[in-house]
Amino acid sequence: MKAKARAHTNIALIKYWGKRNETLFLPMNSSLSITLDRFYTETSVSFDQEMTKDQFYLNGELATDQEQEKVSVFLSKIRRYTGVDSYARIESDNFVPTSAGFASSASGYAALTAAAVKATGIELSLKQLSMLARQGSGSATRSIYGGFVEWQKGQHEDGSDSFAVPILEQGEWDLRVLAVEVTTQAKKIFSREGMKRTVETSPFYSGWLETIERDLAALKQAIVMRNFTKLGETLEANALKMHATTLGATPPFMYWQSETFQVMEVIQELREDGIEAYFTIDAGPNVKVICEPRNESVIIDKLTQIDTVNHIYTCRVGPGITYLDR
Ligand code: 2P0
Repeated sequence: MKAKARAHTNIALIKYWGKRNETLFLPMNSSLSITLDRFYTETSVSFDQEMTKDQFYLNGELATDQEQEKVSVFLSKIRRYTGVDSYARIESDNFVPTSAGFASSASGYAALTAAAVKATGIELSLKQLSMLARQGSGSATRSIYGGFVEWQKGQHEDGSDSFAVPILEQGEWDLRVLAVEVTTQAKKIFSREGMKRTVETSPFYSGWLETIERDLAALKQAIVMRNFTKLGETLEANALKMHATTLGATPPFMYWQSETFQVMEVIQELREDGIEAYFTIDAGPNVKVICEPRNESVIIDKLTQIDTVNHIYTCRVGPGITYLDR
């Protein structure tokens, strides 16, 4: 009744932005991401008949009551699905620098799902794992797989067709993702709250939904053709559109800071000089730059010259979930 798993973070090229069902984590739109090799979470789960409640240790320490509660609620969904009724000890280690602006919830809930299900002894498909991970955190749906991954929003209101599908395996297209960490005093609006406010109040949200299928189709075609220019133009435009929806919300908010703009401008300058690089931004001020391997060092050199850039993490396309010895 014990198992350990590793799952990697991912970066969305077509963003998940908005839920149509908050309990089942059903998204308003489909999304598409690259799983990253560099950042991951390792989690072990051990079910124990003797325990009277779940115990969650994060990075070696007993987690806060709030974190315990969240994990326990999620584990109960897995208990219901698998029919296992005992509590568990959960030990999770994050190898994700939160300062780089990668949510550890994607790798965290994907690793927890894989470890917990394996510990029950029940065999589930990756598709089933993806649907379970979704109910911990939306972006975790995609982290079950490596490579390029689509999370199909599905049509059914029971969530039975909302899961991830692998588009390209790790190794089928060698791209780089540079996570550019900027100096910041961010006041954080968590993505969960930000997307909810946007869906409920932003008049621009309908525009987001209107164009998402077109963006997704263009991006998938770019992947099939290995057309980097088309991939880059599509992903950058999609990120800008997501952020535009926040400006129309009530009250309005934005994730960008002046440091964010500096990085965006440098990427545009690089393109004017014939160096292809494109950016995407999540629910925070840091920027992720997508490029081909041959341009990686010149782009890093240029970004390093910005004095508000703290650190640049270079990521490659990463693997899906793996199981580890205890
Ligand atoms: C994404 N984000 O596609 C989008 C783009 C942030 C911006 O998924 O509420 O932590 O747990 O489902 O997955 C971050 O949101 O939100 C996210 P929940 P999650 O990567």
